[in-house]
Amino acid sequence: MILALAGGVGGARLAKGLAAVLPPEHLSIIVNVGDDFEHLGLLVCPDLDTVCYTLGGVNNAAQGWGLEGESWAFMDALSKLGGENWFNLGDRDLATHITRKAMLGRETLSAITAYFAAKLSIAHKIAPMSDDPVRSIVHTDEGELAFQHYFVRRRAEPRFRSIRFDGVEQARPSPAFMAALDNPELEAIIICPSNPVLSIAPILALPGIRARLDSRKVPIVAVSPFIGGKAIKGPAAKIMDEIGIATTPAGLASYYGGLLDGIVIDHADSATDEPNIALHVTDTLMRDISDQRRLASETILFARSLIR
Ligand code: FO1
Repeated sequence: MILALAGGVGGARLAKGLAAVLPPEHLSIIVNVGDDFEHLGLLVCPDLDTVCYTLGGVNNAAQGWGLEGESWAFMDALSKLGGENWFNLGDRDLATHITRKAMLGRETLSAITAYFAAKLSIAHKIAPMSDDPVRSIVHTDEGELAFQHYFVRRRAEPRFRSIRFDGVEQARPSPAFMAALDNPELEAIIICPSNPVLSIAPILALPGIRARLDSRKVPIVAVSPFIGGKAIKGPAAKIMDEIGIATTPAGLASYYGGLLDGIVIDHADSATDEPNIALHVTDTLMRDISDQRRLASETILFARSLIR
């Protein structure tokens, strides 16, 4: 059984590949909630929604987030009323947030996510890292910004200094996260090509998680989100530069602090520094479902090759 840790767009793409090559009982996808935010009286969970929409085949693949075939009548009307229009909520996406808000009073975020996945005919397990609130706060040279204010409103332009995860000390891993970590069939952990600082670090910051990952003694493999030292999409490379960590395999390994047994990298990065961990060099750009399946299969085989 494979445990995949994912954030937004890049993570969702590999998660879709993993779901295409593994049966439901052999995969658990645990998703970052640090980007979640209360907005217009709703709870928006961008990474959970991106993973669900992507595995459900209804995502706006070009945009990365949100639904395909979306309409924007709500945003148009909201703008005319002078509402907060810096964060775009499509009409169909809005139904997700309103439904989640209605369910939150009586259901956990895990249960709500499972409900949405079932509605999208997703057989695989998708769950939040925690059912407790965790909110990423980015410390920049303009002061502290709530995650979406940094990422969307300011387009990640302010200089990144550090990030903290409000509530993480009190947050418990979700039931599915703990079940995967305790599963005797667990054979490997795959860190998807998401932003290491914004999307994966919140998951690893949950109390006890690093120790639990280590104690399972199963291979932990990350798929690098960088190709030729650059991010496919988003500010991952900019942030690594701003915190002084190289976007090379060795830089990525050092960022994860000795957690990794192997890294999957693109050919474009094979000539850079030699991290003292196993490397699998391949084409890591996922253009379509066949790329997603291929990269997923290669990553699983690579992880299995590291089983001690
Ligand atoms: N990203 C943007 O750059 N602009 C947006 O207006 C925007 C709206 C949005 C709505 C729902 C959703 O699930 C995601 C949305 N995103 C938007 C992306 C989101 O900020 C990021 O996907 C994550 O927070 C980081 O991966």
